[in-house]
Amino acid sequence: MKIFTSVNDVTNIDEIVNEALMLKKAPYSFSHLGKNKTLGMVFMNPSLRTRLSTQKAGMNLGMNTMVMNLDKDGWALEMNEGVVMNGTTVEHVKDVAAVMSQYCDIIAIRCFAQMKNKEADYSEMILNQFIKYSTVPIVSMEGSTLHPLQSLADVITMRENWTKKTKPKVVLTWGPHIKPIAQAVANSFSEWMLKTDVDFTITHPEGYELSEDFTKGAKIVYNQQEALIDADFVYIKNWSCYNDYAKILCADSNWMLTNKKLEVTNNAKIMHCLPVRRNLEVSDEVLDGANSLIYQQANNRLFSAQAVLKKILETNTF
Ligand code: AN0
Ligand code: CP
Repeated sequence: MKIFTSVNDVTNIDEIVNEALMLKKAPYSFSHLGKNKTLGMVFMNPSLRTRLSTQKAGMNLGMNTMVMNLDKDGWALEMNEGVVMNGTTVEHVKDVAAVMSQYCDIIAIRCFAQMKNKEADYSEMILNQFIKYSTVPIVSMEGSTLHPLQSLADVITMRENWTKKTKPKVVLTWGPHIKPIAQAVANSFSEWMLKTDVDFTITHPEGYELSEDFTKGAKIVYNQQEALIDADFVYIKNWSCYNDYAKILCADSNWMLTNKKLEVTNNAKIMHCLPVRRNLEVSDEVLDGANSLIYQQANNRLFSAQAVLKKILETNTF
């Protein structure tokens, strides 16, 4: 594995989930693997879980880790090729990627969508520039369009909570928010669900359709209550519009997930990637209830990252 930016970089989902569960049982059993190797973590945006879990994953594998908050502590970045840099940007991303490759054996990057221009965001410019100009493996810690380390943790969590032979019904439901939030978590969750043995439904208000590149094959239901019937897992997430890009078309608090709405489910387990706007996207009673998996998901971020880093360490020559 040379890059990890989407589900398509994983050859066998079951295998990597098993690997993560094995690491969860024995987190330090491969602490020799990363000895004298350095993980460089680049942040263009805030993070709690991704930063701490990925750093800890590297440390559990014996790696040294370095964190660069490039948005705050780096030089102003130029992204475009061939431009005369006589404006506000000071350093080209190609130089950053090439220079960091001198110090790091693996580079992980968080670079959110800017939520201004759909084409620009969906081109994954920063991630792709790093892939092009670095000489070391690249891991996405959430790009503009996908959040694969989160989705892998979600799949691990679902595996731990589903022992039946039958397919679980999984519902991804949109929840209200006051800011234009990226589609990355929803796109990514959808992409992973469609490659996993589940019955997958997405529910959202009309106008919030995600890109078909990530949802083709999912059942779309505009009535949330209908979508929730017999659900085994309910994943709540807000996203802003993809088609009418970054717009907020619905602020209807009736979309907030509550225990009352969940009565029609099959005693569904509740998931959210966090951070969550409590009592806006979903009520406290749901998040703090017995069926909530939110902290288990956060815990599994560690083993998701560790399984990915382990695979990269094992399959590349350094
Ligand atoms: C981010 C997002 O949805 O992309 C990060 C989630 C892991 N969330 C917010 O901006 C609230
Ligand atoms: N779920 C997640 O990625 O959280 P952070 O943004 O805090 O890293």
